[in-house]
Amino acid sequence: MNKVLLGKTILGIFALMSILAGCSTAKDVKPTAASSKETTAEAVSLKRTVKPTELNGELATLTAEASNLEVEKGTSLPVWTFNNSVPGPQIRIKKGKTVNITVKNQLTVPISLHIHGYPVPFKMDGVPGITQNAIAPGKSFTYTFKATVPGTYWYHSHQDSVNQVDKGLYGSFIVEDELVKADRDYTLMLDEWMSSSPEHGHEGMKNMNMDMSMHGMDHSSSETDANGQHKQSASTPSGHDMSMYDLYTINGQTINSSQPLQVTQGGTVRLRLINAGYLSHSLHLHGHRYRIIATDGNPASDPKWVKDNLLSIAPGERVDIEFQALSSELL
Ligand SMILES: [Cu+2]
Repeated sequence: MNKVLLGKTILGIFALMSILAGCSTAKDVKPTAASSKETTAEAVSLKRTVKPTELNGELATLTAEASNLEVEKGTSLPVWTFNNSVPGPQIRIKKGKTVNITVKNQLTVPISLHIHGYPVPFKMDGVPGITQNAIAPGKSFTYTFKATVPGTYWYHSHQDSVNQVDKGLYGSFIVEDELVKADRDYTLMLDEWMSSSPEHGHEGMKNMNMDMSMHGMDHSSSETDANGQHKQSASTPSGHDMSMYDLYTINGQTINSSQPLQVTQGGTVRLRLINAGYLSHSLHLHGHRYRIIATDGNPASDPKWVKDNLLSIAPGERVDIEFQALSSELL
C-alpha cells in the first residue's frame, strides 16, 4: 500500500492487511470451473452483502441467507451470510449476562450455530445429530446460555461446516473483559476464498493475480512461510482443495478494498485477530512493538513486548494483541 494518508493524530496499520495479499502472490492458481463457494441456482438473483454490524448478545437475531460478497471492486463471490454480511454481525455481551441468539434459517439447507471454544450447556452447543437437530430451512432456534467467560470467540455453523463456514456462515462473539484499557478495539476476521466461480471466469482471475502480485513487496519470508503451509494442507478429508484459494480477506475485504483502521496517536489499540479460514495466516505490524494479551480467549500471563515478529494464526485460532500507536511507519 503506498497511499499517503492520515493527519497528525491518526496512524494507519496497513501493514497487517498487506501480509494477506502478499501471501497470495506466490501461489500458482490454475483456472477452474468448479468452486466450493458456489451456491448453485441460488446465486442467480442474490443481493449484495452489507457491512458487518454489532449486536447486543442479550437479544440477537441472526438470519442465514444467501448473498453476494464484493471482496474488492469488480470481484463478487456467492456467499452464505448471517444478516447479509460476511463476517456476520459481531455479537458482544458483558460477562455474567445471558446470551440469547435466535438463528433463523432462510437458506435451502439445514444449518446450526456453534460458538467456537465457548463453554455452553450441552443442548446449546449447536452440533447437529449430537446436541440438537439441525435447523431446517424456514425454521429457527434460540441459543441461550450465560456468558461466564470473557474473551474473543467466534460463531459458525456446525452443519456441513467444511462448506458452510467456507461460504461465510461465521462471525465474532466477544464477551467483554478488562485485560487492557484500549482506546480502540478492532476485530479482524481472516479468511481465504477462491476467485474462480461462474461469475468471473479465467479473465477476471488473471487480472486478480496481477493486481495481487503488485502488492507482494517485501514479504518474501512470509510468502515462503505461508506457501509452505498451503502446500502441506492441499486438501481436507472432505476433498477440499486448499490450493485453489487465491483471495485473502480481512473482514470480507481484500487488500485492494480494505480501509485503514483509524487510531489516535499514542493511544492503546487492541486487535482481536480471528482466523475463520482453513489456512494459517501470518501477519506483522510495521514499526510498532506489540504484545499478545490473549490466545483462544485465554489471557496470556506476563505477555512480553515484541517487535518485527511474524504472528502466525492457525485456522480457528484467536490472538488478541495490544500495541501503542506511536510509529508513523507505513508500507
Ligand atoms: Cu469452531
